[in-house]
Amino acid sequence: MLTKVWKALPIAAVLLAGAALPSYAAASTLRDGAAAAGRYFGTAVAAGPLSNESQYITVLDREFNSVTAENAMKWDATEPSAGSFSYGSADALVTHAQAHGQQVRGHTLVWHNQTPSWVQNLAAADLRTAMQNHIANVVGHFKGKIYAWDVVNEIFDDNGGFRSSFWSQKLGQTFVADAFTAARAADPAAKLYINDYNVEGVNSKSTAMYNLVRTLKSQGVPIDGVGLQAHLIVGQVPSDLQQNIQRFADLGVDVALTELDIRMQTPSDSTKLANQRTDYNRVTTACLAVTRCVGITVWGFTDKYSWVPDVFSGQGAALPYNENYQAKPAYTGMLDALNGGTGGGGGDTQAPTTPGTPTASTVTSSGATLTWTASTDNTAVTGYDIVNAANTVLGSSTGATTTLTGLTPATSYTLRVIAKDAAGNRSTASASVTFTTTTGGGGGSGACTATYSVVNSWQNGFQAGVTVTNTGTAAITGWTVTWTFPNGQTITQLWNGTLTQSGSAITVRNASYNGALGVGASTTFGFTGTHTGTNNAPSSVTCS
Ligand code: 9MR
Repeated sequence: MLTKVWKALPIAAVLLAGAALPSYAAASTLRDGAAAAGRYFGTAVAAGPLSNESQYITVLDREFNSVTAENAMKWDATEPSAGSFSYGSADALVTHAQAHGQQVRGHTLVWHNQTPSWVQNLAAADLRTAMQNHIANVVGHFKGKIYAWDVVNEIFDDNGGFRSSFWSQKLGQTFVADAFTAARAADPAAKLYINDYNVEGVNSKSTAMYNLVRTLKSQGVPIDGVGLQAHLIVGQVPSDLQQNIQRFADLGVDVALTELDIRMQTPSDSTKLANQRTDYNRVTTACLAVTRCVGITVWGFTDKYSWVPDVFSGQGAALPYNENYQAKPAYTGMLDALNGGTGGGGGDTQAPTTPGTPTASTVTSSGATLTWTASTDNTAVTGYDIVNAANTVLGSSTGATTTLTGLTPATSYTLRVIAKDAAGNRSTASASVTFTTTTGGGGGSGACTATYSVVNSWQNGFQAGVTVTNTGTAAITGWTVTWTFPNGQTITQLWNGTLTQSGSAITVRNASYNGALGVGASTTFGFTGTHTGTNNAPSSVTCS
């Protein structure tokens, strides 16, 4: 059937042929959608459920045409003691893959983790020999059955330095070229990859990787591909992901997203899941936009089996299926991208620019005002979310400022701002601002607010009042109100409080008789003052 023929052709080939894009039914699985675009869609596979869980196997075989052993091909599994090789789980996966039209990514040959202590304890010369022997045996065992090997894994630190590990400490950086050379010799048909995390955007770590790949290629080291693991956080997909993929591709190597997951603080809710859908859509779209981005592998597909909650406390829900094997919005986001769109996004896939770094003002025991430089967008910025490190939304606004409420007293907050547009595109998060809420009045644990109002104003003089309200959940025993006069006003007399005045900076503490405020209770102090013609109220009045 004609549509089948079209589906087998990479989009790029169709475009090169100058033909109009054919219309055919949208793919209904990730593997079909990827194949129609000349890519693969893969998943990491855990040995346990592969051996005995029918729901797991059903989704695996329906949705994916590439698999990676989550653990079964690592050194501790394949050569637990010197020269003694075991391939039970790995062979089971390869056999399964071959029976279900799935190619296999081999993961991984040389890594600092999951490598037995007998290896780590070897002296330099023996270590190099053991590495070459391991590669010859493992790659040789699977020769002809592996599409690509992650030859070296995670050899950089996050600052862009070479990772200090038993490999580098004993062998310097030379083990990298030696590993690729040994892998090529053992299976000339397998694509050979370098693989790492936190290299998805353009940053010092990805630039170090870029420079090494360029050097290795110039030295004739047999390297074919770069794996960007892509362990990401909802709301924090790098805006330059596509640009970064492209620069690696421009070195003349394939690029793959090898371990994609996008985590959130649990429990999930509909907003987080919608944002996760947008993020999965964007990642998929970025790969499809670069011809040499050959495929995407998710690091597991069901939240039932994910490394994330074990490593990041309180986080999870990172994968496209939930624990009950129901597809999440994230799944739809990827399928929509493979089918050429954002799925309800109205065709707009461009995210707003990153907001400016927020500044915090008017920090109280329960709130703070954040202000930042606005983002721009090809359509329009419709709002902003204020998120913490776990990506929980603490507040939202339509403009470039917002006052957060409901914060916890005496607590440090590190917050970022994300801009949104009508299509659901989200910017990358701004740089962060950190502030600490005050402890609450008079050493109490409550929160309070202060409202300033001018009662009367005349030539060069005025009277004003400030109402202090306990907005916390506990009684307070004292309060302190501060502000800065904007027009050089001076207080001449104050009642129902104790005044400290330093230039335009005003501090008023409670009098002996009005410091105690029950929950929701208020008190007022007043004062008269002078001004020189302008008498604006202070822009922020804080209470603590
Ligand atoms: O998902 C893997 C988990 O089951 C293992 O316990 C863990 C041990 O190191 O490795 C996990 O997979 C990692 C992968 O091999 C390399 N990149 C990071 C992955 C998540 O930690």
